[in-house]
Amino acid sequence: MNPSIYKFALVAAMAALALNASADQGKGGMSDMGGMKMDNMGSQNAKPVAKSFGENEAEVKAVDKAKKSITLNHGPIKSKTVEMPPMTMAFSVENASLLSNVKAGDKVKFIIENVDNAPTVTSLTVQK
Ligand SMILES: [Cu+2]
Repeated sequence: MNPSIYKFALVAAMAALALNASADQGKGGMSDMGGMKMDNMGSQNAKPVAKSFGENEAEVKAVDKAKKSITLNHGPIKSKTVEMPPMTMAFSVENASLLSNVKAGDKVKFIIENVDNAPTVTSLTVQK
Protein backbone atom coordinates (compact mmCIF):
# COMPACT_ATOMS: atom_id res chain seq x y z
CA MET A 1 0.00 0.00 0.00
CA ASN A 2 1.13 3.55 -0.65
CA PRO A 3 2.72 4.71 2.63
CA SER A 4 1.02 8.10 2.69
CA ILE A 5 -2.39 6.53 2.12
CA TYR A 6 -1.66 4.04 4.86
CA LYS A 7 -0.73 6.82 7.23
CA PHE A 8 -3.91 8.69 6.38
CA ALA A 9 -6.00 5.60 7.02
CA LEU A 10 -4.34 5.12 10.39
CA VAL A 11 -4.93 8.72 11.39
CA ALA A 12 -8.54 8.49 10.27
CA ALA A 13 -9.01 5.30 12.25
CA MET A 14 -7.54 6.87 15.37
CA ALA A 15 -9.72 9.93 14.96
CA ALA A 16 -12.77 7.71 14.68
CA LEU A 17 -11.74 5.87 17.83
CA ALA A 18 -11.24 9.15 19.66
CA LEU A 19 -14.71 10.31 18.66
CA ASN A 20 -16.15 7.00 19.79
CA ALA A 21 -14.37 7.14 23.10
CA SER A 22 -15.60 10.60 24.02
CA ALA A 23 -19.11 9.83 22.84
CA ASP A 24 -19.25 6.64 24.90
CA GLN A 25 -17.67 7.95 28.05
CA GLY A 26 -18.47 11.63 28.02
CA LYS A 27 -15.53 12.25 30.32
CA GLY A 28 -12.07 10.92 29.54
CA GLY A 29 -11.73 12.21 25.99
CA MET A 30 -8.23 12.35 24.59
CA SER A 31 -6.56 11.70 27.90
CA ASP A 32 -7.53 8.04 27.64
CA MET A 33 -5.80 7.55 24.32
CA GLY A 34 -2.50 6.63 25.93
CA GLY A 35 -3.75 3.21 26.94
CA MET A 36 -5.34 2.44 23.61
CA LYS A 37 -4.69 -1.00 22.18
CA MET A 38 -5.19 -1.12 18.44
CA ASP A 39 -5.92 -4.84 18.33
CA ASN A 40 -7.89 -5.14 21.51
CA MET A 41 -10.82 -7.33 20.46
CA GLY A 42 -12.25 -7.39 23.96
CA SER A 43 -12.51 -3.64 24.26
CA GLN A 44 -14.24 -2.75 27.50
CA ASN A 45 -16.02 0.17 25.91
CA ALA A 46 -17.33 -1.80 22.97
CA LYS A 47 -18.51 -4.84 24.90
CA PRO A 48 -19.46 -4.44 28.53
CA VAL A 49 -19.32 -7.85 30.18
CA ALA A 50 -21.20 -8.38 33.39
CA LYS A 51 -19.34 -11.52 34.31
CA SER A 52 -15.79 -11.04 35.51
CA PHE A 53 -13.10 -11.91 33.03
CA GLY A 54 -11.34 -15.20 33.25
CA GLU A 55 -13.59 -17.28 35.46
CA ASN A 56 -14.62 -20.30 33.44
CA GLU A 57 -16.03 -23.70 34.30
CA ALA A 58 -15.24 -27.14 32.96
CA GLU A 59 -15.34 -30.85 33.59
CA VAL A 60 -11.98 -32.57 33.50
CA LYS A 61 -11.73 -35.31 30.88
CA ALA A 62 -8.07 -36.25 31.20
CA VAL A 63 -4.92 -35.16 32.97
CA ASP A 64 -1.41 -35.73 31.64
CA LYS A 65 1.11 -34.55 34.20
CA ALA A 66 4.11 -35.61 32.12
CA LYS A 67 2.99 -33.41 29.22
CA LYS A 68 1.66 -30.65 31.48
CA SER A 69 -1.65 -31.00 29.69
CA ILE A 70 -5.29 -31.18 30.76
CA THR A 71 -8.31 -32.03 28.63
CA LEU A 72 -11.39 -30.04 29.56
CA ASN A 73 -14.99 -30.13 28.48
CA HIS A 74 -15.37 -26.40 28.94
CA GLY A 75 -18.17 -23.87 28.78
CA PRO A 76 -17.77 -20.55 26.99
CA ILE A 77 -14.37 -19.03 27.72
CA LYS A 78 -13.76 -15.34 28.02
CA SER A 79 -10.54 -14.06 29.50
CA LYS A 80 -8.45 -10.99 28.79
CA THR A 81 -6.72 -12.75 25.91
CA VAL A 82 -8.77 -15.80 24.94
CA GLU A 83 -12.34 -16.29 23.82
CA MET A 84 -13.91 -19.54 22.61
CA PRO A 85 -17.24 -21.34 22.57
CA PRO A 86 -17.92 -24.49 24.60
CA MET A 87 -15.95 -27.57 23.51
CA THR A 88 -13.74 -30.39 24.69
CA MET A 89 -10.05 -29.81 24.12
CA ALA A 90 -6.60 -30.20 25.62
CA PHE A 91 -4.82 -27.24 27.16
CA SER A 92 -1.26 -26.75 28.24
CA VAL A 93 -0.87 -25.71 31.84
CA GLU A 94 1.48 -22.95 32.84
CA ASN A 95 2.77 -24.88 35.84
CA ALA A 96 2.69 -28.65 36.45
CA SER A 97 1.70 -28.04 40.07
CA LEU A 98 -1.72 -26.94 38.80
CA LEU A 99 -2.36 -30.61 38.00
CA SER A 100 -1.28 -32.06 41.34
CA ASN A 101 -4.76 -32.08 42.82
CA VAL A 102 -7.06 -32.77 39.89
CA LYS A 103 -8.36 -35.89 38.14
CA ALA A 104 -10.75 -36.89 35.37
CA GLY A 105 -14.36 -36.26 36.34
CA ASP A 106 -13.61 -33.26 38.56
CA LYS A 107 -15.46 -30.01 38.06
CA VAL A 108 -13.07 -27.11 37.94
CA LYS A 109 -12.93 -23.37 37.65
CA PHE A 110 -10.02 -22.14 35.66
CA ILE A 111 -8.42 -19.23 33.88
CA ILE A 112 -7.10 -19.41 30.35
CA GLU A 113 -4.67 -16.87 28.99
CA ASN A 114 -2.72 -16.63 25.78
CA VAL A 115 0.84 -17.68 26.67
CA ASP A 116 3.27 -17.79 23.74
CA ASN A 117 0.30 -17.91 21.35
CA ALA A 118 -1.24 -20.95 22.99
CA PRO A 119 -4.33 -20.95 25.18
CA THR A 120 -2.86 -21.97 28.52
CA VAL A 121 -4.34 -22.75 31.93
CA THR A 122 -2.89 -20.24 34.38
CA SER A 123 -5.18 -20.99 37.31
CA LEU A 124 -7.17 -24.09 38.23
CA THR A 125 -9.43 -24.74 41.19
CA VAL A 126 -11.28 -28.00 41.84
CA GLN A 127 -14.92 -27.48 42.84
CA LYS A 128 -15.91 -29.58 45.84
CU1 LIG B 1 -11.80 -24.73 23.61
